Amino acid sequence: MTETKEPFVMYILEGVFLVLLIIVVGSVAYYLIANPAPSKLRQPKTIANFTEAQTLEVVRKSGSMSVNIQNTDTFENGAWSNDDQLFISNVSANDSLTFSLPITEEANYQLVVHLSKSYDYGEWVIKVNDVHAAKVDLFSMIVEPAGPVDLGTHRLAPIKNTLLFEVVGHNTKARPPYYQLGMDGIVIKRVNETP
Ligand SMILES: [Ca+2]
Repeated sequence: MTETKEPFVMYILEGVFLVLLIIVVGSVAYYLIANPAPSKLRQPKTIANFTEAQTLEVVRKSGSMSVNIQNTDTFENGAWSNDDQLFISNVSANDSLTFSLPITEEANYQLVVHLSKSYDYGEWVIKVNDVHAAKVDLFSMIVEPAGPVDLGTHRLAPIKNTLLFEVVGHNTKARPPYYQLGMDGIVIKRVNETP
C-alpha cells in the first residue's frame, strides 16, 4: 500500500506547486497590467509664457454651455500642460464663449492658443478683441493636442481684452454632440515687433 501512496502524494505536491506557480505568475502579470510604467507621452508638457485655460476669466458664454477642468492623463496620444484642459461641452450651433486675457502692461503680445482635437469637437472661429484671428477644425478620430494655433501679434493695454471662441460648424466626420472644445491654455508672449 505504501508503494502506491508515494507517487500519489507526489502528484498532489506537484499539483499544489503548479497551482501556486500559476497564482504567483498571474499576480505578477496582473500587477504589471494594472500598474503600467508611465509613458513619456503622458508627462505634462512645459510651455514658456503659458497661461492655463482654467485660469482665464470667463466673461460671457451663450446658451447652456458647460465649462469644466478635465484631467488629460488618461489620453494616450500626446501631452497637455499641467495634465489638464478646459473642456467646453453642451455646445449648440452658433454658441460662443468669451475669456478675458490677463494683460498687466501695455505692449505688443504674440498670442498662441493650444487646443485639443477629438471625434466630437467642432469648428471654431477665434477672435481677439472682436478681430478674426483664426479658424480651426478640431475634429480628429483620436483625442490629441491640436498643435499651436498662432493668433498673431496684438497691441494690448491693461484693459478688458477678449478672447472669443465662436462655434461655426463641424467636420462631416464628427460624431455627436459635434461642437465640443478643449483648450489646454494660451501663450501670451511680449514681443518687439508691431502688429
Ligand atoms: Ca492645461
